[in-house]
Amino acid sequence: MNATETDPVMAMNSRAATPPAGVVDLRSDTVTRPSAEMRRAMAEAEVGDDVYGEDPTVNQLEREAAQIFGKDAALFVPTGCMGNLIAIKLWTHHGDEVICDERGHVNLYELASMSAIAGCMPRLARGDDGILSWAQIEAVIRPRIYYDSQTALICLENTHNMAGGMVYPTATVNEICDHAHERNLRVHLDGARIFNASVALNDSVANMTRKVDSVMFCLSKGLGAPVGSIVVGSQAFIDQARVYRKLFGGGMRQAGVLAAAGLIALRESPQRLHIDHENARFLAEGIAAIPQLAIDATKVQTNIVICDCSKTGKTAVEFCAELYPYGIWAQDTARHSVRFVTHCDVESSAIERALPILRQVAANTKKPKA
Ligand code: TLP
Repeated sequence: MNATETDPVMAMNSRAATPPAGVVDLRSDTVTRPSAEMRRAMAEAEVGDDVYGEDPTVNQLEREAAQIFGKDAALFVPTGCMGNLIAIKLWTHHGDEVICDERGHVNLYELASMSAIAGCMPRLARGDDGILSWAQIEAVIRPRIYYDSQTALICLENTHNMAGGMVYPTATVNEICDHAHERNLRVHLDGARIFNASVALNDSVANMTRKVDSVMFCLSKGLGAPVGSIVVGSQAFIDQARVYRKLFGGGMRQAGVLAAAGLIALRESPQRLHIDHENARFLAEGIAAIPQLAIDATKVQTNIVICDCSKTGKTAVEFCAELYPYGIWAQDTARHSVRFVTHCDVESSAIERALPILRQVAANTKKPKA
């Protein structure tokens, strides 16, 4: 492809460099911009070479993250995808299988890195609303036969993005871990939004992740930092994770400028996430009252709202494209699924503004061709 051609994949998500004033950007909680306090901290951050382990701000962030999760150690990584890949690579061998929900982020949105780089096959189970039970997992574990590929890892996702921010009951996570460990399997948690789950359950992330072998969580989603995720686990796990981070090109040098924002995100953002959840619920209830859109608003527990737009006669891509000129930005996540994610840059007044527009665009149904 030459530079003058438009690559549809690249064009898909990038619409405008900076959203114009008044835009309600609900495509994702990844779109948040660092607060003034974060920018100040970034400018003033003490830094060093983190590949030498000498960046004091990164070291502080990792210490605090490990402490909050009640685990030995933590590692700052550039992205959630890299954090998940590091864990998958570390807990498996080439040719192994990784059990995950079929709509899990590791299966759908990580460019098949578990296969392309870690050499594993995803072995899919279908959880109810994305939440896997031990019975559903057990049913797809491979027998220990030399001519079968072997199950090595179970990957859970809390909250579950594509199931609309669903939360794992901690008892379910614990039960899965107990059985998995009896079978000599590891459990990795994609906890990109674990702090949203923690608010929904009114429980600590330490208690919720007590039995899992590793956790990845994102600073750059609901917590509002501009860049970065963290993996946490045992000291041995993190020592090895540091090797894989470097191998995958994620050894950052004066990363303290990023960690400084991450520290603010980690210390201060969890206590405001309930606002995003209230806004999501408000949006979901508003959507439930629009005849052409379908959603069970009672299932919205965190900051993700996914509705079905089939009755409008439009695909989700068409529906989002029609919303766009009104300054209401949403994301198609399946042929007829439209996702809205609330975050710190969206106030309830913005949801109030969005709802009548959603109603209007939904009511303008597309007639089937004669
Ligand atoms: N999710 C993004 C998109 O990739 C879909 C979003 O807009 O929600 N785990 C989960 C559960 C995620 O939702 C994401 C990002 C990641 C991992 C990856 O994080 P990054 O984008 O930092 O690599």
